[in-house]
Amino acid sequence: MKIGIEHQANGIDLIKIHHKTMSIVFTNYGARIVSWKIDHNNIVLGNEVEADEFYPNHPYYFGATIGRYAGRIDKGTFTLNHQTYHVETNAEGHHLHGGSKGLSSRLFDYSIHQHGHDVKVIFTTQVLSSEDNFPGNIDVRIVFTYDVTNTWTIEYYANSTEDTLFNPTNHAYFNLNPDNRTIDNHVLISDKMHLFPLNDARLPQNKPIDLIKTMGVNRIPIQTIFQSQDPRLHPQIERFKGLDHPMEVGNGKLTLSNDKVKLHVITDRPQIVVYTFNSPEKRTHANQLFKSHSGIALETQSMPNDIHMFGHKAHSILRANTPFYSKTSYQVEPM
Ligand code: G6D
Repeated sequence: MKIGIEHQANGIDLIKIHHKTMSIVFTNYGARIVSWKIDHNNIVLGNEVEADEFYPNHPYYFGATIGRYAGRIDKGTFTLNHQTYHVETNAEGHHLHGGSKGLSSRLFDYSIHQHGHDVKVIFTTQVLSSEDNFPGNIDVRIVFTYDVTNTWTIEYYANSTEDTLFNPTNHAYFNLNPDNRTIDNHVLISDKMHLFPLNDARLPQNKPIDLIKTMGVNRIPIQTIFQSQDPRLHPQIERFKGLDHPMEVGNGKLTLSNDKVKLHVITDRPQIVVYTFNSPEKRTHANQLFKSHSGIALETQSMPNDIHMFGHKAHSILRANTPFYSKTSYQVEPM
């Protein structure tokens, strides 16, 4: 494996890893993935050339680490240990993705470690309560590993000084097509696909739709979800112009596929938020990045708004001085 570092403006570095016909690029800005090429097919949306100008300037979290809380928190308010907290309401009156001081917009410290068959990039930062109004200061360490099996693994480590909420994810948008087609031709495969409908405020409701039962198959073309006339699914797709929904999958395994490549997602998180980049603004980009459905984010995490849904049983509660660990892998399998 070969490693190269490119310094761009404003402290933004690109960390470039090559192995045979694959290459993957990460950056310290938001501990994010910038590109992942199989031969010349880039399967994630991003911008390597002008990373320093591109990433700080748009609101779609391309490839970024998200935290301390991925997804929405109803009205940016929650109660933990009988105390009520008010955090930033940066999405139509609700909290989203850690707010403006979230992990996605930080310059992380990093170090690179090469072993026999893999390269690890260790990103570190500290999230202070005084910055985002959540309780507790958290030391965060995110380890990206790329190995010779073409697997990108993300490990999250954290430790908080007080009880808090911690629900990190990665917001890479994948598109396995070698051309500018949308992800509508991709297929989702898993033994279980339970999709949680959203209310008008895009907050999940606890009565999932069993997609495998609804569709009658466990290989579901995304187009058939978009075109479904099912009385529960159809209004969701109409309302949100695609998927923006938490899913529970079989044993934390979900495969995304087109006729050329498979991407296997394996996670220890209870849910995956599936977001099909539904309503991008009218921006222009040479590679048509901002077209509706030009990518699909598979955000492994616990349920958005879980503190309101499950109270003291919410998965995202991280107790003081208790180590947090979580792992998600994305593996490419060319067909
Ligand atoms: C997330 O679920 C959310 C979307 O609603 C949001 O618009 C996007 O990130 C930027 O996946």
